[in-house]
This record gives sequence, structure tokens and C-alpha cells, in this order.
Amino acid sequence: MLTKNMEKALNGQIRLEAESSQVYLSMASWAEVKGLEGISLFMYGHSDEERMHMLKLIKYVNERGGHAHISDLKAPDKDFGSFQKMFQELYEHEIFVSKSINELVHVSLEEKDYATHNFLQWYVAEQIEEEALARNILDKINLIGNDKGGLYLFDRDVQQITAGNADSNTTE
Ligand code: OFO
Repeated sequence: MLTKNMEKALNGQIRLEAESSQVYLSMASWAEVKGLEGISLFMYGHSDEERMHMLKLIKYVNERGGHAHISDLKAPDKDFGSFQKMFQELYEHEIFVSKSINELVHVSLEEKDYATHNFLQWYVAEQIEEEALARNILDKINLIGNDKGGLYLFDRDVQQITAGNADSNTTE
């Protein structure tokens, strides 16, 4: 059984995962209308992943005798300026999510809720991968600079970049 404090904290994370999904959905749509097909597919995929993170939390809260709340969400930006700025924003957003997960782990220890502590380890590991992925993409973007050919290749290949193979060369 979840304590009230733990339930409240997990519900906060449910909202954050839902908002993350919306942010990446908005990025996907922006990239799509800019003709950045590959980047847009990457963002649609990322948005789906965040929804999966949210669903996993919802199921967990309900399974442990709590009640997962579905709340209204903050509308994400519609315009992201440039693809470089957009990926920078993605990186910063993931750092923000990691801080929130760390805070949740902290609450689970305070509440002596070791089942939730154990459950959260999946998110801790996921955030390490997501931050590494975002950093790797930013490195590649810095290499491209303003080179249009580089952007073309990056857009073509970015869909294949996942957390597992973030180190592979995507602009060959
Ligand atoms: Fe990209 O973060 Fe969810 O957890």
C-alpha cells in the first residue's frame, strides 16, 4: 500500500511524463511542417516512449492501492526556433526529468517504501540512457554546424539513433 505522500509524488511524475510526451509531440509536429522528416519521426517515437513511461506509473500506482490521477497539462511551445535549439531543449528537459526521478527516489526512502524504490530503479537507468542519447545527438549537431548536407544526412539517419546505439556514426 502506498503512503499518501508517495502516491502524491508518483502522481506528480505521471503528470510530468504526460507533459514530456506532449512536448515531444509538439517538437515532432514542428519538425514535420519544417520538412525535417527524420527528426519528426524521431520525436514522434520519443513522445510514444514518454507515454509508455506514464502508463507504467499509472499501472503501478493503481496496483499498489493508490489512485493514479489524469490531470490537465501545460501546453508545450509550438515553435522551436531551429533544430539545434530544439535538441538542446530536449536535453535540458531530460535533465529536469532526471531530477524529478531522483526526488521520487528520495521520497521512497523517506517513506521506507522499498517496493517503490525498487520500481523506480527502472526509471533511474532509463534516465541515464536518455541523457546520454541527448548528449550524443548534441555532439553530432555541433559537428554539423551550418552544413546543409550534414543536416540532410542527420535528418535521414536520426531515426536510427536510439539509446542503445547512440555512439554509432549517424552521418555516414
Ligand atoms: Fe524521457 O523521460 Fe520519461 O522518464
